[in-house]
Amino acid sequence: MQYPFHALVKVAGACALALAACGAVAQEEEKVLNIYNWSDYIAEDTIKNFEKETGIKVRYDIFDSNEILHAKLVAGKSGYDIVVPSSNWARMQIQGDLFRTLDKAQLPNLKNVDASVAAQLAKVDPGNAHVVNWLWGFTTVGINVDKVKAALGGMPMPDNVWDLVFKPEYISKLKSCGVSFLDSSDDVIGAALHYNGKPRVSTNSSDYSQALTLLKSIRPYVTLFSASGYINDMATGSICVALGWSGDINIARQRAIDNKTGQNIQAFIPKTGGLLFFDVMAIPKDAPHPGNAQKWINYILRPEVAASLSNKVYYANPNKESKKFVVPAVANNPTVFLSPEDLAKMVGVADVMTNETRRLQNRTYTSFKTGL
Ligand code: N2P
Repeated sequence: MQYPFHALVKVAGACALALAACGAVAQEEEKVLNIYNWSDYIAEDTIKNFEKETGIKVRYDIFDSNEILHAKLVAGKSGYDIVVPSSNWARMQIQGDLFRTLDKAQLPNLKNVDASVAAQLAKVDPGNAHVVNWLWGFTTVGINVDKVKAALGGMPMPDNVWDLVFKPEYISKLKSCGVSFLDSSDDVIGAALHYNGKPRVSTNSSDYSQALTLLKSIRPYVTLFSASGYINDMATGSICVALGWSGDINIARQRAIDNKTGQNIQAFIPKTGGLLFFDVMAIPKDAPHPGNAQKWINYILRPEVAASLSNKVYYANPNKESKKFVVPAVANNPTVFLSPEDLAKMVGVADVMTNETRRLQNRTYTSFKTGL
């Protein structure tokens, strides 16, 4: 059928007015997607199934701290189409205009996102315009049950598990079996501030001096700084306590079981709470393949895909339709999907992170780590 002449003129006219938009529609995106995500944070078949279904080739790089990702984003031209910062960092990045606005018409699976997670993220991303939760968890303490018991001698476990890493009387005994702290300033400084009864991201510089005093008192007993390798060190028994991330500690637990290393690893929910985090997918402003990035986000939001992430890495996903696909060992692990009581204990995400608080964190952390 022939289009009436006036209709063709209209279309041509619209394109002449908005040449760029028409070009973008007409020109198909190269079938490539560059992803930058945390280490140990994806299932074996997540990428494979996406590639098979879409014909898009995924290049997947990993990092293990927000600091590293942030530096890349600020420098620009990272080449990445999808990045996964924690939400408190994403707030700064959104304000710095580093991310594209999501095209929600391309994301029908957003309907699967739990309303409470969306509401939590709306605090840092008004209208949920730029980011979608990947997985969430909390910063906490994990131990090798038998080794810690042996190292403590007759001393009973403390009522507040944060004491294990922040009280010299405990941690000095644990040095002999290996103590790892996250190589991440905002987690370690946040935990120290929280332990001192301060906000995890304080705006008061004297809180940081006080945190440093605490950290210096236990520095001689920290034997490792790690944000990824500590998983294996826990699984094999070369460290016995970690200030780490909930899912990572559970991965270590499962790895020890699978590899029959004989190590009994346990993640804790501190009675004063762990530090919650929500890691989010975002599309950098200068992403070369934003259309493919949208396809990826919508794919991850499928219930069975989200469930397979949690099944593999022991972090909660935000997908309210995914529960039936989560295996019982994960669904029933109280440190993955938190009960309402445990969730209420947690230290919420701070939405006050700024360049100034980041400088305070960095300075305090570097001074702790180097002992200077
Ligand atoms: C992945 C841990 C990511 C949690 N191993 C920290 N945001």
